[in-house]
Amino acid sequence: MPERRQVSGEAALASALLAEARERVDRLLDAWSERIQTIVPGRTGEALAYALNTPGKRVRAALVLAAYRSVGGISPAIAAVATAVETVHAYSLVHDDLPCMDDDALRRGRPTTHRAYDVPTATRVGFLLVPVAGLVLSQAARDLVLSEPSLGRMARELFEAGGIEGMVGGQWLDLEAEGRTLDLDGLIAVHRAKTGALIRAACVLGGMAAEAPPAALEALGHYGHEVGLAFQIADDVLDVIGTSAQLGKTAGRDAELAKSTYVSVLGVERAREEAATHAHRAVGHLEAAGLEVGALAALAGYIVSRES
Ligand code: GRG
Repeated sequence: MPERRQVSGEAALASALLAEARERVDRLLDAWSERIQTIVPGRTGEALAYALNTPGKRVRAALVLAAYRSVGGISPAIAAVATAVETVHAYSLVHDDLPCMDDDALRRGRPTTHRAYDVPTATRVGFLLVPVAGLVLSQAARDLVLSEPSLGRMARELFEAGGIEGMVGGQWLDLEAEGRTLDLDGLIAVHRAKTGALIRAACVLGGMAAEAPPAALEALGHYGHEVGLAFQIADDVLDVIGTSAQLGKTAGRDAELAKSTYVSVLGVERAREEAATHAHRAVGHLEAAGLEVGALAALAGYIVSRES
C-alpha cells in the first residue's frame, strides 16, 4: 500500500540522517572534548568532556543538516554548525539536571554531570559550555568559508535562542510553574521557549549556513517553530509512557515535580494528536515556500513517533 511504503520510507530516511548526524557530530564533539581539556585542565576539563561527549540522539544536529541541504547546501563542513547547536543543548542538559532545577540523577543513560562529579563542578561546566559553543560556531563558519557578517548573524540566532527570550526564559517559566496548573496557552509558551527556540534555531542556522534567501529562512523558522513544540509534546508523552531504560533519563519526573504538561492538560491520546498536528503544519510551511521537504518531513515524523 503506497501510504505505508511512504511511512516506512520516511522512517528509514530519518533514521539514516540521525545516524549520519551522530557519526559526524560525535566525532567533532570528541575532538572538541580533547581540545577543551588542554584549555581547561584537571577535573573541570574532565567534567566538561563528560558533559559534551555523551551519546545523545542528535535530533538538533540532524535538523541542521537537513535544513542546510533543503536549501541547496552541499558542504560536509555543515556538521560543525550542528556541533555548535549540540554544545548549547549539552549545556542546557547539565544545568537542567542540577538540584536547583529538575534535580535528576540520570541522563543519556549515565549519571548526570553533578552526580558523576559534584554540583559546583557541573555548574561551572554548564557555564563554560556557552563560550565553547561560541568557539565551535566560529570554527564552523571558517570551515564553511562564511563571511564575518554571516557568522555574526548565526551567532545572534544561536545565542538569542539559547537566551532569556528563548531557552533560559522558558526554563525559568517552567521552574516558576512547578506545582501550579498552567492552561494550554501558558504551557505552549513554556514549551516553545524552553525547547522549541533551540530547535527552531537549528533549522534556521542550517539555512543561514547555506546563505539561503530570507523567504527560505522564514519557512525554515516556521517549520522549526512547529517541530520544536511537537518535540516537547512528544517528550511529555514519553515521560509518562516510557521507561527510564528506554529514555536514558528518569521517567515520570514531570509528575513527581508536579509539572503541567500536555499529558496532564490533555491526556496521552490528545497530546499525541496535537504533536502530529504541529508536525504536519511544520511540513506545510516548507511546501508553501517550495523548499525540498523530504528529509525535514521525515524528521518531523520521527520527532512525533520516536520512542526515546
Ligand atoms: C538559568 C533558568 C536558567 C536556565 C538554564 C537549564 C536550561 C538553561 C534550560 C533547560 C532547557 C531544557 C533542558 C529543555 C528540555 C529540552 C529537552 C526535551 C531535552 C531532551 O532532548 P533530547 O531528547 O535529548 O533531544 P538527547 O539526550 O537525545 O540529546
